[in-house]
Amino acid sequence: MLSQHQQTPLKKVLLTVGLFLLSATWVFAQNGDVRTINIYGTNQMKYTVTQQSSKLETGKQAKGNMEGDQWILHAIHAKAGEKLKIVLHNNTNLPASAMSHNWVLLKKGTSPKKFANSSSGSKDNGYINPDMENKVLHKTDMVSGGNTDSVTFTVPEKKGKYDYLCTFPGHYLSGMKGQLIVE
Ligand SMILES: [Cu+2]
Repeated sequence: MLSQHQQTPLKKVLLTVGLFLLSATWVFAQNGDVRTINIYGTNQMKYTVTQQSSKLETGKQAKGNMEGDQWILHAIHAKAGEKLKIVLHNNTNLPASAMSHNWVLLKKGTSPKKFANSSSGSKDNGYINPDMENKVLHKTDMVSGGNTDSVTFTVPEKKGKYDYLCTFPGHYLSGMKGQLIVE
């Protein structure tokens, strides 16, 4: 058993450590509210990421238009009500008319193929069919080479799979698509 003069410093240390952890948790909660996911649109018309994570479903190592490792992104896992920030990058040297990308998250149950097909003629509306705009939950703007755009949103409360895609003509069919999986 500890004597009185040994207990006091131990208690102080524990209290100090406890307060530190409490404040660290608080700071994390304040700054860590929003999970940022950097996504790259490539000339091969794929969404890629430069970091792998248990919350991202990635596939093959991808060819990108930049240095370093990239993996094709297939799905993003998220918790209902979580805040996500999607940052879409386009590092292409090709002109905007040839290689732009967006990231469009659709309402649950919306066919991404139908959305892509019906949007290919809507250039003046960022390749979003105005008649189907009510099927969009969240989206970035169309991003040309050297630019980025981001969208921050709260993940839907309803669990399940939500499709996202790039609506630039031909990109969905080339595999520029994925799913937000809400758990
Ligand atoms: Cu694209």
